[in-house]
Amino acid sequence: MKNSIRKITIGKPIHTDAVVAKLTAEKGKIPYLKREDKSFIYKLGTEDRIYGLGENVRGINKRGWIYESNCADQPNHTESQHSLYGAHNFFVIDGKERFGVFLDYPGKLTLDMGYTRMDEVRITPEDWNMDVYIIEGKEVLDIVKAFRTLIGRSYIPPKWAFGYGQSRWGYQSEDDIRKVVKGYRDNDIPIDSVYMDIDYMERFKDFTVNEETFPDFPKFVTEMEKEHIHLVPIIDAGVKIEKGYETYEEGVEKGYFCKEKDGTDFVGAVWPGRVHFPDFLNKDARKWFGKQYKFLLDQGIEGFWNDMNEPSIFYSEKNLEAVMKKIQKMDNRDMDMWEVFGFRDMVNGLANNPEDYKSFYHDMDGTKVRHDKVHNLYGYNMTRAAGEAFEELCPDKRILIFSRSSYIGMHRYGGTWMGDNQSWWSHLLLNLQMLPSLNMCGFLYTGADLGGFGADTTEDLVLRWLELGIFTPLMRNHAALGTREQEAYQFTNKEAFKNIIGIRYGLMPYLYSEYMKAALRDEMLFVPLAFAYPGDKYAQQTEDQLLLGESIMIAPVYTQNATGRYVYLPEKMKLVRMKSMKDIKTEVLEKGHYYIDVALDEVVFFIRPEKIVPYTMGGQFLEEAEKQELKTLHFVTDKAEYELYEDEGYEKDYENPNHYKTIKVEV
Ligand code: MIG
Repeated sequence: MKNSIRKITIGKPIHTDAVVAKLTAEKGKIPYLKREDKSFIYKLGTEDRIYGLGENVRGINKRGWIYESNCADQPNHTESQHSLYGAHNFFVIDGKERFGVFLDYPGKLTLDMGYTRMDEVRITPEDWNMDVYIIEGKEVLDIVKAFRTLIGRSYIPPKWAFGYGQSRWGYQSEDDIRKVVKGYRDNDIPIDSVYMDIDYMERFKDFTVNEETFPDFPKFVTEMEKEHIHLVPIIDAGVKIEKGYETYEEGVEKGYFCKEKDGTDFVGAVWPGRVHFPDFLNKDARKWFGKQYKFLLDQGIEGFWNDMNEPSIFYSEKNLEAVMKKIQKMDNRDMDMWEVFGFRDMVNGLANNPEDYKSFYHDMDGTKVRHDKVHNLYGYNMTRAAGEAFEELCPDKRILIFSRSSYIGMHRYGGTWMGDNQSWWSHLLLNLQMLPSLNMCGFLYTGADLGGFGADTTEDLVLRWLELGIFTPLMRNHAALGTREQEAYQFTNKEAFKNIIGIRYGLMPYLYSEYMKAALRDEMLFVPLAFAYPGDKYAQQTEDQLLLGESIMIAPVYTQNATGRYVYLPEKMKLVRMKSMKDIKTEVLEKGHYYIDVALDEVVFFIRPEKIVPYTMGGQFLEEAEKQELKTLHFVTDKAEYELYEDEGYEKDYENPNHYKTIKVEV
């Protein structure tokens, strides 16, 4: 069966630039989906499975819950949520029929995946203007690949961004950062980057550096470079309103901020207090905002993370005023329960208020569009602003950029991290489950806050989480202000941290190679067993193991106090047990179900038949690891080949055939 992609246009869609392939739209009926009054309906068979939806709560199989595409600053990633920071409207149904659906629609979309009725998918937009893409293919992986080709090549970061990074909200000064670097280097725990959260700015103003805490920033960047550390500052969406602050003054003067209905600049508030929001949906504003990154690029910075770009709004000026008035009336009142609840809701409702999102406007290159209609494009276009600027400012160099909020299309400009998770064991599993769903939607450069962002972590949680994190492209330990310190050197068993992070560096030849091939071929990096072993009922139900690239399967431990876990082998595989790159044991296992012991200081993964994993002994930072001799782990019974992709990691000549080498193993 050949892949087929059909595009059906309904009404007058707002252009999102999610799709890059040129397709002629058809009119009329949409295959598979029945349009009723307010919704699209699809009748599910009992065995049908649903995959996709990118960054979201719940499992790999998305059936049985109601999701909402409505980018939100949602720090509670519990099962009860309906949306997180991204809006990724692509899914595949696999069962009695097999097809993919992409709803290119930038407003709020409800995706009832067998929630209201277990046997029904019900998709409800807020209006009927959208492009619908229906994709058919032989297997799920063919459908996903066809979709990925449609939306264009995934973002590729510089190679150093595959190194381990340490972050924490609360590193205040040069000295705080020096202490972190020293903690790692003194204990021989490998590291390549330290992230700079909002604390580095001057009163939370984008594109400023606090001169008291960072007195000579370019010099500090150079000092860190000598330590082989890349500094990665955060950029927030809101621009502080402050007389004399250049970004603010210029934005106002040129009219580059989002507007109220009456044409005045919309006022919201975030970290710096009152802010304006750049109109990233306007081409000129986007260009202008992108150029601001130059301030940091010029000082030696090569990577950024874009935050608060749903956009997150603590309160709007208007709404705060209204609420304050009501509160004044309540002064000295004897409030009963309902009044107290009402009071609470009113105050809590100040943040990310749907009414606020309906009250400001974008100038989409001449057309005035109300924000809620295009809400899900905001973070995407902030990151696009950066990506497009980097193309212009440093066309030959890869710059690291990832974003909290995203929409399909943004995957071409940057990566995304999974946002404010908690130091909970359940979020380790959620991290694993989100990986393939994000890959399906084009997001390959991704990862979660390792160790957990909110709440106090524990040493065993950080270790176990790192044992998954060594496999994720973005490998960053990040924690919230006020939580327990969780840098690897803070814990008792430093040797284990050193070895486990060291394994990441040892496996880099394989991990980088697989990332690059996945990006360049529009393929997934993390594949659910269900996709790779169609028809295998155990594979279909495996929610806690993944294939990573062509050679390996991962199955991390994600429960506290466990000394191992059950693993399903859909075929004969070779178990690899690593305590460090110097201590590797292997054992061949037949297809079947096993309980596998995995000590707290061990990494276990599995090699598929006739497959090869290139590795080195690693190093303290990527450049050092690169210099080591290449070796192979393999499960080869006769002879096999591995296609290694290797480049210097900073330039963009991806197509250069010299980047490919064939590794042959014969036994
Ligand atoms: O509202 O910059 O997701 O990674 O540390 C919190 C402070 C704002 C949210 C990000 C998180 C970051 C934090 N930010």
